[in-house]
Parts: sequence; structure tokens; C-alpha cells
Amino acid sequence: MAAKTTKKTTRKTKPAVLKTDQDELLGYYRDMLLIRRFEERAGQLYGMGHIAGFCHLYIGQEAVVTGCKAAMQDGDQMITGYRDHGHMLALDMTPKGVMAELTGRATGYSKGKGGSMHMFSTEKKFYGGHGIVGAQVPIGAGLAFANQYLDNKAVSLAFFGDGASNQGQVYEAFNMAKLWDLPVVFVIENNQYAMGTSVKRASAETELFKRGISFEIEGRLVNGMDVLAVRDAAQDAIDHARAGKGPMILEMETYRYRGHSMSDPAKYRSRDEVTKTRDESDPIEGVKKRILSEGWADEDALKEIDKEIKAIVKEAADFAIESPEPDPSELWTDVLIEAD
Ligand SMILES: Cc1ncc(C[n+]2csc(CCOP(=O)(O)OP(=O)(O)O)c2C)c(N)n1
Ligand SMILES: [Mg+2]
Repeated sequence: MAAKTTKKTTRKTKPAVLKTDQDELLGYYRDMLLIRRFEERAGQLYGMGHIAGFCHLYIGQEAVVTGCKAAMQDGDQMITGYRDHGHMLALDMTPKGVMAELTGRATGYSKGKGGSMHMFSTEKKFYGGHGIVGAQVPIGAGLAFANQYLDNKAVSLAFFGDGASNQGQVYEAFNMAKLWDLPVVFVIENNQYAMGTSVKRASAETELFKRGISFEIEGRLVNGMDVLAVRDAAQDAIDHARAGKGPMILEMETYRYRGHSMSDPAKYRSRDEVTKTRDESDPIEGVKKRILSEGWADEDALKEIDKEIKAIVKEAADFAIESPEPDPSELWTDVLIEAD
């Protein structure tokens, strides 16, 4: 039988005008812009040879992590896959520390020994950074198990992709999470592709929010390009989990503008498809339009914010490049057996 062909991407979620105010929206604008500018800079540094190995950019998906963070309380945790820089910045890990890790420097979050996919901060409640597709999902359920056991009222958010949602271990995690009503929110970042394979070519059930039905886990489809829609859905799911009612699944309909990683020729989709999504539903442009139409800031004030963000990112890049590489003796630390 012939494989299903790639159909044109048609969005299922519709834009809505949701409640917000000046401070809140300007805050999201700033937060999403920081991720965007940071990622653009990381892409440049990669091209210049300062970053080696794998590097997966989050450009286009900024509203997902920003909206989820807005609904979190102190003590709540995040865990994700390898497309992870945005999650770290959303949790207030420093741009300097993240960029230094990307460039393999001693001042990075993993002392320059982890790189893009392997950064952690228990202080900021970020639990990685995982290169194995789907591996973070059972670990995220495990974090929730610990929270329940310790009765600390914290909720864990486990992010994964549309491709990861076809992984077997995801369903083992779903089963246990519902069986014990663990305080976990499963966030599927459906950016329409797993490397070069579209959801329609790879998934028998393309409505990923329905994947919990046989475990009695409620799922919702969310406009992942709208930070306010994400905020509201995340708030419901986090409240549900914190109240002891167990997990929920949120399918965030989103899109990545860049290739899967830095070495992706992107032959599986047309340039038009990317441009159309960017023009019609870019998460940052959407917020900008709302700010301008409400009169909460003018073009000049928004440009000023962009300038400030660019300065923060430049400072992070300079810090990274000027930092030393790890000392060779570090080869023997943070391994299973410490050398004397
Ligand atoms: C278990 C496993 N299988 C395959 C890979 C190779 N691989 C890396 S990313 C990826 C695609 C995953 O796509 P998705 O879950 O949609 O996340 P996205 O990259 O779109 O954020 C694959 C197949 C891997 N890292 N781990
Ligand atoms: Mg994907």
C-alpha cells in the first residue's frame, strides 16, 4: 500500500480575543522576543562554527512555553526534549549560562560538557534537555510521582513533540499517571513534523489530544500560536493536576519555522507553507498587533524593547565566546565513578 501523501497543513484552532492587560501582554512580548532573538543568535553562532553538534531551534513555538510558564507556580517543574533553549529561558535560566553551554564553555550550565540537549537546573526546576525522543515523558511522570509522594503540591509539565507522541513509553507513562492520578500535564508540541515526516504521514490518529482516551485522560486542542490561549489551557490543566484529579493532555497546535536541526535541507515542505504560517499566525506578531490596537505601546516603544533584548542576547553571546573551554581534567568529573 502506498504511504499517505503529505496533505497541506490546515489549522484546526481558530484565533480568539482573550482577556489580558497591558503589563501582562508586554511581559509576554518581551519573554517571547528573548527566546526568538536568542535562537536567531544561536543559529548565527552555529553558522560561524562557535556551536558544534546538534542544535534544534524553537523559533515559531515561543507562545507554547511562555503561556505554560505563565500558569505555573513556584515549585512547578518542566522537562522536555532536545528543542529546549526556550524552556530554559522561560524558567529564568540565564541567557549567558545557556549560550555558554551551547558553545561548550566552562561557564555553561553543564560546564560545557552537555551542549544544547543536556542542560539542567534543579534550582529553576528545569529537568532537561533529553536527546532520546519521548524519554522525558516517563521521567516527567516520575517527577509528578515524587511530588505526590512528598505531598508538596507541585505539578510537573512534560513537553514532547508530535513524533514523540507515537513512542511506546509515552503510553506506559500515561497509564501510570492516570492510575495514580499523578500531578503531571502532558504538553504535546505539535509543530506538524518529526524531522522530515509530517504528522499525517506518521500518525494513524492525527488528533493528538485524543491519545489519552483509552487511559481516561482528558485532552484538549489548543492554539499554540496564541500565548493567551496557551495560558488559559495550561491554567486549567495545572489546576486540575494540583487538585489531585490527575493528568491532562494539551495538544498545542504550533509550527517551527527553521529546520529540524541545523543540518536540515527542509525538502519536505514548501517555502510557501512556512511563509504563510509566519504571516498569518506568528505568536510574537499576534501579541504586537494586540498591544498596538489596544494602545498599550506604540511602535517606538516596542522597538526599544527589541533593542534591550538584542543587547541582552549580544552580552550572552560575547560572554560565551570569551569564556574558557573546560579544563581537560573535567573529562574525569561528573562521570559514574569520580577519579581520585
Ligand atoms: C528513540 C529515538 N528515536 C529516534 C531519534 C531521532 N530523532 C531525533 S528528533 C526526531 C523527531 C522527533 O520529532 P517530534 O517529536 O515531533 O519533535 P520536534 O523535533 O518536532 O520538536 C527523531 C526521529 C531519537 N533521538 N530517539
Ligand atoms: Mg514535531
